[in-house]
Amino acid sequence: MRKFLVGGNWKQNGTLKFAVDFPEKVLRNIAFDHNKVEVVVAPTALHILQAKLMLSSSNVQVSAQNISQFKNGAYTGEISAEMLKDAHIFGETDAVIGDKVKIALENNLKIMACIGEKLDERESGKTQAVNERQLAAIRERVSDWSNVVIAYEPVWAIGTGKTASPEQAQEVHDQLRGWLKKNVSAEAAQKTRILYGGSVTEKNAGDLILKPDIDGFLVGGASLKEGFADIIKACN
Ligand code: G2H
Repeated sequence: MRKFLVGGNWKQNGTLKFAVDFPEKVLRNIAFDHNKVEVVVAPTALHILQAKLMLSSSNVQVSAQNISQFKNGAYTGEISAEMLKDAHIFGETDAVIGDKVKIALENNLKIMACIGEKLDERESGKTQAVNERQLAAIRERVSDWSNVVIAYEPVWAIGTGKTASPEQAQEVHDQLRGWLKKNVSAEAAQKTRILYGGSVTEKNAGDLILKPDIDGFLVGGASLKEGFADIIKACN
């Protein structure tokens, strides 16, 4: 009953030309059943409008990568590469993520909230506790779960080429769904899509998607290449 979802996060990659060419040559030509799979790509803020224009008559949707946690105000938009890296990967507290979720939903945006444990947390047996803590910070700010997608992205698998095995990912996804059932509602647990993210490629997507609680992917590096089409097809 949950529709698969594949997100392509371009992160800090691409040019205006790429935002024209990749939609034209790859994304618009991917044959998939949009009743079965939802596909969303997230270009940088500079490239988002161009990509949206290119994809306006296709079934591929366009998303932003991030939003400020604050309402309009004197927050100058100059962010260095270090600051972004620091904030995006490691620096955001659970509360900041929760505030971003809240402000996005108040503005009728749909969100993909990323959670995941670091390597030392996994190795010291804290995986479940860390992910549940992060999910709890989101739950505090969410009353309607219909616009929320959770992406489980173990930090140790992000851009490293190390993917969680299908069994490792399923174990966490199952725990997260169980947590939603206990702490939100049976309906939210059943309907909320939980994506896997972290070095997903066309080579491992087919095995991961077979797991019952993996509802799609958030793809980084591989979403910039032609193989992205095969990741979508693995869900189709
Ligand atoms: C994790 C992921 C997608 P990659 O951040 O967001 O990136 O697929 O490059 O590991």
